[in-house]
Amino acid sequence: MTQISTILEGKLDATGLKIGIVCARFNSIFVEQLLSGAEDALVRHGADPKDITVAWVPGSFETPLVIQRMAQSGKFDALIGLGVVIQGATQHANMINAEVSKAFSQISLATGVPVVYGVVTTENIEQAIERSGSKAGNRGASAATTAIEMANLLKALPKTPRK
Ligand code: INI
Repeated sequence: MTQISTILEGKLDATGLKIGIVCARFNSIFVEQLLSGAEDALVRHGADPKDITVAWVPGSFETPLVIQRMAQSGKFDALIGLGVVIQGATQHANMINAEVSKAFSQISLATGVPVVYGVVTTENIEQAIERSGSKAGNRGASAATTAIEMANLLKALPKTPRK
């Protein structure tokens, strides 16, 4: 049967892509693992390490402002926010998660730059260990492949809005 549909998909090829990563220093023992996973995945998919820019902020709550500034600069094909919010550690974990995820989505829609949510939310330290490079994978690495796919898909889509 003849295929008549046009399929748009972002390739998993990071060659030439400029990626910004904003990392929260809170729970940095885990966030450093997420960052390593993200950088490794980007480079293994063809990114030049010189095209990866990393900024550190105090906590996950501070990530959106820096991501917004990077998105507005026009210098990045995709941005990734990395952090670890442990529910047991704070009463306001849910507030942080809700605000940060909503902000990432809003920045993405307002600027047209894909913003990937790489904030790990866990109930305890054990789950944080599992998601930052052990039995549940590395959330930084999966955020990186999402960023690559979305950056390439966005490049393949029409740039100007229909009038
Ligand atoms: N920030 C995190 O990234 N993870 C946390 O688990 C966390 N806890 O537990 O409080 C956390 N808090 C700091 C917050 O992100 C801000 O830096 C702080 O509230 C100052 O605005």
